Amino acid sequence: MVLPPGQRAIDGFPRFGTHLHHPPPQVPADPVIEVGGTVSEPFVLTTGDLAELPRVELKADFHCVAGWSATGLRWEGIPFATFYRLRVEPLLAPAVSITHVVFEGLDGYQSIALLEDALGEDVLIADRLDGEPLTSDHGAPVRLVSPSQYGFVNTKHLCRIDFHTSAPPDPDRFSPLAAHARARVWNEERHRYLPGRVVRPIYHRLIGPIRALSARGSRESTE
Ligand SMILES: Nc1nc2c(c(=O)[nH]1)N[C@H]1C(S)=C(S)[C@@H](COP(=O)(O)O)O[C@H]1N2
Ligand SMILES: [Mo]
Repeated sequence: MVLPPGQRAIDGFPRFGTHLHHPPPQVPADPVIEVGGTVSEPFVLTTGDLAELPRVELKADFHCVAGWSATGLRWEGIPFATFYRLRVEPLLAPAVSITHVVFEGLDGYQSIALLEDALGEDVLIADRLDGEPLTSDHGAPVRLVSPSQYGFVNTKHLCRIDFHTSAPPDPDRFSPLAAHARARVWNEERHRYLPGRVVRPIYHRLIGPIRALSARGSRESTE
């Protein structure tokens, strides 16, 4: 099996992320995704709206920036590009040119992607994994899946999508571990300042402790 540079396959698919000190957020009874930014009028995307969009299945590996890869995952959902072309583009004024997308989760987590990357054909608004609805560990009720980019772009528990015409400020831009703007796994674009090879050994030491922390916060392992 060929993995992107600096990645190692692990067994299973751990709950992971930067918000692991909290249990996964509760899913509201009627979950919605608020859509805003530079669209003419902000709008709300309900589960029913999503159900009307064409669905696809996608088999892909998942690569965390810390260096682990979960292999052979089977996602189902709506291609992000389909949602954008059918529901967002028609609302844009002719002169508006979207460059960036901000994804937000119910736990307050945010990721930023270039529109160009978000429109990749393997990018989904996913609601199922391996034939089952997403569990709270993996992003219920819906999450972004962009397997060509590091895990940190793949915002779970999606509740907001904002479209921008220039780069929005990254709250972590002054951190040495600030995210790479493109985060493409095959180019090893892990971070904005530090080359991927430099952070590999540090991350490899952190994966074990973070997984242990994550197992404690997981609803699945505590219920
Ligand atoms: N809402 C939310 N989404 C998130 C995170 C998070 O902490 N909260 N962590 C990110 C990171 S760093 C990774 S590696 C993946 C982990 O996805 P998993 O928990 O399904 O393995 O989720 C990403 N999306
Ligand atoms: Mo990650």
